[in-house]
Amino acid sequence: PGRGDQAAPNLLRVGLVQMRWREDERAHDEALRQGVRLAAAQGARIVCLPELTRSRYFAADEKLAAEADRYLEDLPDGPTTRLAAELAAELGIAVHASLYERAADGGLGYNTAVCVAPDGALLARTRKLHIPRFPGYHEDLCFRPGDTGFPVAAVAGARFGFPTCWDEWFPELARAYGLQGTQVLVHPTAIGSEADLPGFDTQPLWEHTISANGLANAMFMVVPNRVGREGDSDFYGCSFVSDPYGRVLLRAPRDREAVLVADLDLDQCRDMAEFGLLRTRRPELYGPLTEPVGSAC
Ligand code: PUT
Repeated sequence: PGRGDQAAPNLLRVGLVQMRWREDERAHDEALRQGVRLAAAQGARIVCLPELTRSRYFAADEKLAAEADRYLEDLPDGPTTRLAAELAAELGIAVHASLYERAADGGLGYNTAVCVAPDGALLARTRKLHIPRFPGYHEDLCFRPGDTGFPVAAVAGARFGFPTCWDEWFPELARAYGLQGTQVLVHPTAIGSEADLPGFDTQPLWEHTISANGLANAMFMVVPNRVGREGDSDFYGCSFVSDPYGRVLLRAPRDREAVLVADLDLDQCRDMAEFGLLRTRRPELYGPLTEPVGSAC
């Protein structure tokens, strides 16, 4: 599929900031501000930030998880949303971030992504649906599974979804967004070393899976990851942007902070949709996908 040469491109410039965690909260916030400002100065109309944007990755072990409550935030008035709103107003862009959202009943909180408009409007509030429980990623000790489904938000003239990290591996989730005509999925991420599998590098698998989920659903994928060492965890950066053809447009380094800015040609979403995958589905055959446990699990 492809457009004729004469068609004017329908471009949306997006930015992402790949960051390491700083123990000094003020220094961390200042680095965040600088990254977002740099992307905005290059013309980004939305800037996207890594998972648990302002805190350390506190699900890495049982000891840290036991102290997770200190990171709980209210919505919409918590510090992460306030910082995103401050930057959005200052720069006249949308700002996306990720935080630990307090639950009304006071139990485990939610791992929630937000997107704030320049006028302070909360464009998205999307709770992480799939919760990993593995050595180095004890998220079940901190987060309850999200209940907000697959909401699509209009941001800077495009249709956006804001799932979080582990959600990015699930083709079912990408399809649920794809069926709603989503053009851009943003996945704030915290991924790196595997505590029980030293030497197992998931980075290429991660990138292939996410970019293929984008290809199969005619979507751009914007994936800001953490980078650097936090205790025994080593986050591998390599944040990226992929297009609806499954091509990686930009990839950040593995070993340092970075700001990426990419032009998304939104017409490519329509081109890939015309390839026909979504039109020739057989949903009446897909019952096994909704069985709680498959035979290989
Ligand atoms: N943020 C969770 C990543 C899990 C990788 N095994």
